[in-house]
Amino acid sequence: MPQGTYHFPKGFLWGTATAAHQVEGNNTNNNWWKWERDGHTDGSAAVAADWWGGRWREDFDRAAEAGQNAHRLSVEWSRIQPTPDTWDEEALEKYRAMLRGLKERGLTPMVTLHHFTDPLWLGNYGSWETEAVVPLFEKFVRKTVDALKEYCSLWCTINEPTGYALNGYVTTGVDSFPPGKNNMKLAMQVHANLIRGHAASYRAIHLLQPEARVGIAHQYRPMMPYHTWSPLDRLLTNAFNTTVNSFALTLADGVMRSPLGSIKIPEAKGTQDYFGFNYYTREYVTFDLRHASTLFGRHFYRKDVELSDDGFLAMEPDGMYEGLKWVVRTFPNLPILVTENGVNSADDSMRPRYTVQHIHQMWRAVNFNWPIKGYFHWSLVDNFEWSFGWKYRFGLWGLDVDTQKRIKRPSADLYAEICKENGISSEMVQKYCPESFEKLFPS
Ligand code: IFM
Repeated sequence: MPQGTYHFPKGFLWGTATAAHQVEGNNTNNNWWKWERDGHTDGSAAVAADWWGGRWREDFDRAAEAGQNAHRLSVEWSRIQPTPDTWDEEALEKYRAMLRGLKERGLTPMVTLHHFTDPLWLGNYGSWETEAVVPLFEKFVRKTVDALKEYCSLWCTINEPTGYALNGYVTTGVDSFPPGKNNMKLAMQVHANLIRGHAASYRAIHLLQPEARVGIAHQYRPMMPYHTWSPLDRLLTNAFNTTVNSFALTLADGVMRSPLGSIKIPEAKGTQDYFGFNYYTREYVTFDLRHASTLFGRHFYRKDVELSDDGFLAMEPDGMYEGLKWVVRTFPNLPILVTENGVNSADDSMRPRYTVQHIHQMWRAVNFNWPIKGYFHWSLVDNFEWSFGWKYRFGLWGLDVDTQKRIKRPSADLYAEICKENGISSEMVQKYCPESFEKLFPS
């Protein structure tokens, strides 16, 4: 049986990613809390993983003991700025303690400044629908970065702006986000304002902290033509890719492409010090007369592909490699961080092979000397999964929300071995997911 190890470069960051509303609990002053109370989600974040009550300590201990050397978390705007004219210094002090806690445990902190939630008061200013939000967000960013910069120099301004705009302003199904509107034109306006907010923050952060590294966590979900021979499938795939993936290009040339036309945002050009890459799955597109509302294009997971719980994600590890290739070609020489990758698998039956095969695809990319500097698994502990509530379990550690008990999944041990080895060995694959052995170590 072949033996070996796929090693990563020295200094590679191995961490997990979380977001404030998904783990802190009792974020009562934001639009998601209200959305949950209005009955749009499967349950509520409630006390979540109780990080605000202090349980971040035990979870950071777990991460450190498991060999992780980095952690990506987000701060909650509505806690730091409970009203437009007030700052909560105690909340900032709590975040300082968390970041200090990471450093004391040998974990490099990465802080996301906006991860889907908005303070309730932002609604009075039109949320992200008007440009008025840009200086408001920048003001929050300045205050927060100034308070936290002693402990952090790796910043993600906004998580998945495309997800925010499309889920909140186009999607009407079970996975919709607040405000639950269905207006493509408005979605594009919102997206443009998120990019403007990012660009303004990028500059503000660099003024406060010249050594900062600032970027966005882009959601990359490749769309492939189902029939490669079909011009219609290829055309529709291009349209879907424009809608889902091409926004990242705005940071290359200052032009935001959308299916409704382009919007110039020149101030966004060149405003990222790394490319934040969130990858989960890949979809296929085909022409289908029954789908008039999406230009007669239907998008779906391939037949026979392995699906995660409830069919939420399809296991498409080579999409990770293809996506990284796209990033390298589009942004040559820009460092890349895989800011999220993971799967919902409550009984952990799928997670070990999902993790190993995706990290292996990342290794293929690293092996070409593409500048990939780190990987953040989603997630450390089960999180409140937005519309799906607690139905989808992404944690290396499971969580009993009522008792707050953490339950270690086998994947936590697997990931610990990967972090400590700085690579994937044949022994690990044999131990945790022998069914993937032949894929990674063909005889
Ligand atoms: O939980 C989410 C996260 O908030 C954003 N990226 C995708 C994750 C899994 O769905």
